[in-house]
Amino acid sequence: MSAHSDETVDIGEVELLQAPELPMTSDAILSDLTHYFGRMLGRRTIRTASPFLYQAVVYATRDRLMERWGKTRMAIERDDNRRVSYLSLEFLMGRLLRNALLNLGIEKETAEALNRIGLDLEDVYDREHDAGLGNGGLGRLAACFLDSCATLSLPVVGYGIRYQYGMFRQRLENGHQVEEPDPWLREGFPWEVERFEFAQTVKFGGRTTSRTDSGGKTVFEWVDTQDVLAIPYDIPIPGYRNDIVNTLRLWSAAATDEFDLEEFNAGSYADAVASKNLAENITMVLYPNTATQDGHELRLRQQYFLASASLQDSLRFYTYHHGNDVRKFAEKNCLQLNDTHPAIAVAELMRLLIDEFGIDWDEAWDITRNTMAYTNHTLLPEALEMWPVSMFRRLLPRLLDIIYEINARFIEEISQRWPGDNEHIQRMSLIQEGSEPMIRMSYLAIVGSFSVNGVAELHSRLLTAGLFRDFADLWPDKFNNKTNGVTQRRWLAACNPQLSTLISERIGAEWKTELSQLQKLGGLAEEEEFRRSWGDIKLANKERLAKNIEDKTGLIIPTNMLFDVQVKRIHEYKRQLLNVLHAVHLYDKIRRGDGDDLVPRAIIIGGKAAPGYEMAKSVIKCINNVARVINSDPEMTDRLRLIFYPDYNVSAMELICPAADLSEQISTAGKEASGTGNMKFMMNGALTIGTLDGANVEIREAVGEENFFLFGLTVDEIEELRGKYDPQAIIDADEDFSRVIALLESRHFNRFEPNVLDPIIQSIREPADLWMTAADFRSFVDAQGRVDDAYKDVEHWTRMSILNTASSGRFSTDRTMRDYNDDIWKLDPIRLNLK
Ligand code: 26V
Repeated sequence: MSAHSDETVDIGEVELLQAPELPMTSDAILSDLTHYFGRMLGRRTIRTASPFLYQAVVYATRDRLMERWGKTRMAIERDDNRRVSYLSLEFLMGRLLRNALLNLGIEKETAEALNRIGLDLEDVYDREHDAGLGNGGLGRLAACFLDSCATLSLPVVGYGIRYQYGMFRQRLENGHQVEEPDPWLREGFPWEVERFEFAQTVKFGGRTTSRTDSGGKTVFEWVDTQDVLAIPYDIPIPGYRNDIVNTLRLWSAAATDEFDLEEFNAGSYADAVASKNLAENITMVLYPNTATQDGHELRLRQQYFLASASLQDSLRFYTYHHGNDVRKFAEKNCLQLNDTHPAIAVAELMRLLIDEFGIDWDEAWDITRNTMAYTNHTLLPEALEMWPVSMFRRLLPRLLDIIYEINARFIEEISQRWPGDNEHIQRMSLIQEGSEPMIRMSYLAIVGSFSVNGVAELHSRLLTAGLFRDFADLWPDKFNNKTNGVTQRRWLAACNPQLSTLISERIGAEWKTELSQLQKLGGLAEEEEFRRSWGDIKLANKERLAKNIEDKTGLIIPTNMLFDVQVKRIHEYKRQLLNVLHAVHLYDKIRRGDGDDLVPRAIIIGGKAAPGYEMAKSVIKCINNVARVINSDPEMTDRLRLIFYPDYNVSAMELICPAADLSEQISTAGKEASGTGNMKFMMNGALTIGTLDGANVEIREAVGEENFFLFGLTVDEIEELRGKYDPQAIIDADEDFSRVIALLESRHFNRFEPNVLDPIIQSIREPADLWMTAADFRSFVDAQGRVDDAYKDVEHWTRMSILNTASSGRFSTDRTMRDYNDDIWKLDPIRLNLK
């Protein structure tokens, strides 16, 4: 055999990683990171600020993950574990280094290694760019799920998209939001491993043909397609000190070689390049969520690209072990759909089973329905996804055929249940008729899944009573609740190290994997000494945040102020406006000399508005204008601050939530599906002021009503009021409210910018205001008064703060993932070592 032969020699399986595990000592870490810095990255002098040092530290860490990653994969294959594919268009991972070191248990050793060469691990952490591949709660939830699944040893793979540009960065110009691209991959992303050997081909366009095969069966073919390559990039997801490393697999689009060649041969170089761009555009940028679903074709391409590549990958994995008989696929696989975004997977699995594996419709449908599970994340009807049939026909003709067939058979089922009831059929059809017929993606997800869940008790109840009522009547057993959570490893242990240490000193460290242990803090709330330590740590965290805010905005916030925080996407239903109205009310009260009883407050608001969501952008402008007036009034200096925190993201929250005294969860009742920021604040000892909405209901139940500031109309009261709502009458009847509106109208906050606040003022006055901001003004202001009273009694406040942390045990994603696994997934944990 010549040395240049392409033939490979069968040498049997060679285990390349036979070496003993890498030592976890500071010596070994130091030697590895200097190796990477000098020999791999080719740098000589180390400066803390260098991105290369950060990269070298990641490589040293990744080596230690890599061997565990391989062993996890081998154990799953050996035991032929049933596995879950978590399909999500968003994974809002944030930074990975601190979390990886914490979970591996080598944070101390790594810090020591760096110390020895005069460097600080904290500075290295700061060099990492956030992986901002998500909009907000839904994407961050997916990231917390991955951490908990790895910690619980559950074989769950995250499938998502490797966007070249993540969530846009927010800059402020004269109080207006300006969006900038987020080139987060620019300096490299050292965590990922490209796995081109697992690339998949995804088809678009073309047309379908059918023919009868030799056995008389009709066979469908999808031909003349434009194919795009899906290249997977794997990111390791370490469990907490259990040697498990799971996988987040992100797909990147690339042009196929044939695609290029065809055009090139046809003589058009420019067209070839244009086609290549079209293919690669698919994974270029994350879509920001707008108020209403907008239906861009590229977004549908993204959804299908993710669904198809991930399903083909799961089938590849299955057939590798089980051969081409895929009839037992559902026994070994479950696909959890994160909202309707990947719902096209229902039709795509049908297509693959029928067209590629030759399975009959009925059997394919059984497999599909036993594989898919769907999670809904919104109650806003205007956010429910629909795609024009015409777009489907052009882009995914074979999938449209399949959706029509699913619908025809489904309508048959409805007709049997409700004979002759055309209204039911129209209401429940997967196709919404009209001049532009639309496909209702949530209905496709419900019909094609064996489980449909909401994300908080109230939300799940409202789904089955409202949006999905007909489906719940038809299949009551399909519907269930899975209350959200957050991972305490990131949202307490990593982001609040001092509090974490204090807690572990007193109740042990078991809470890091069993959050219900925090209950034990309840008793300590009565200890004066413990309360003092608790308060000192909150103060230190407030100082850290104040410094960060001063660096970013130049504003100085006295840390004796109550830190009153609302950070989340800017949306009308979340009612940042109500918060601003309260700020204006306090400002007005102080100016009138009626503010002596008020507790000094820093109101901190942060969040991004979708670029196309004008009203949300006006809210940002409004906050900033009011802030400028308040913050430049010397009378306010020690009494009131209003801060708009720029470019809010995951890393910002890690600084913010440990420093908050008060958590604002003030959505219009019935509109916030769950909320997860509320849980992060609670875990870090903030008290909540909130409506009876989403998970607030469960938070209040857990901590007790005496430790929660409740206000506002209930869901039923909101619905009852619709049609009769008269905001002007409410304003007129309330002196404080009238003064606030008068001040806004006097252009006090927009002296040289006539009309910029008009849409805001108008929305408050609008009888058709869906969010009924005015309806809750009085009750909100009164509740804030109770907050002030409580805050004045430091001992009492600290007791309540401790009780909030102590009662947050239910809101760990460890609990959420156990619930998913017990009721939906039914996975056996990965066993690394056979006993
Ligand atoms: C919608 C769209 C539509 C257009 C393109 C991009 C895009 C991206 C995301 C969305 C869905 C928004 C739904 C959502 O984020 N729901 C949130 O889910 C959280 C986790 O369950 C929950 O805590 C929040 O209450 C809920 O608003």
